[in-house]
Amino acid sequence: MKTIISPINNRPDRLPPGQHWTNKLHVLGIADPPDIDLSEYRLEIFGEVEEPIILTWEDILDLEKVRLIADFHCVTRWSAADVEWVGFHVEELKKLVNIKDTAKAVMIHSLDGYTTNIPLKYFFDEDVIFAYRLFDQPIPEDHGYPLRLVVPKLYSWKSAKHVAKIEFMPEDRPGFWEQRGYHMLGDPWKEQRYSI
Ligand SMILES: Nc1nc2c(c(=O)[nH]1)N[C@H]1C(S)=C(S)[C@@H](COP(=O)(O)O)O[C@H]1N2
Ligand SMILES: [Mo]
Repeated sequence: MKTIISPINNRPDRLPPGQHWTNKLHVLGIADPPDIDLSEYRLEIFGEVEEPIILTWEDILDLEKVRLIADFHCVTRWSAADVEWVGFHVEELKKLVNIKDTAKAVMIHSLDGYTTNIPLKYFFDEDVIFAYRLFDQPIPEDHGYPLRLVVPKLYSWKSAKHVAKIEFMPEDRPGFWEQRGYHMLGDPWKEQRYSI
């Protein structure tokens, strides 16, 4: 299995401004983790694509596996170093759907009702994966079981847990926290915490 080390781990300014290191991932979520039966789990890909598709859990496990090692920066100012995930790289999606030229951003829809938006330039990046394992275990319920997005270069509210749908959008539009004042992009090194 290929291992990707996020380039953020090798930055000279590895710890973004206003953050401090902590030794674990703290659980943050808008609701209790949803109950999930993997035999009924589906991942939907729709929006600005030629043919929308729906993947089963088996389809997801068939995608090429990749390991990612990346720091995790929460907007509430804690950062966890060298978090280790396994899953599939976002580029795998391009083998499954033809994304239209009109697509500009994605909205990730989660099973707990959470949503978050990411511009395509940050979504299709070298270190962005959909993960189903965390530190060599299936992702624990409260850390995003069964599948979560990991976007190391942005604050971790963009790393949606319990992913159910990937929507390709013609224009960027705010997700759950972005509608409530969080920044539309969320670059930790620019301290893009809030939009006001
Ligand atoms: N589905 C879902 N994903 C989510 C959230 C959420 O409430 N629901 N919270 C976000 C926020 S604000 C943070 S900081 C991280 C926390 O991830 P963790 O609980 O694994 O540490 O998940 C993000 N992804
Ligand atoms: Mo957060």
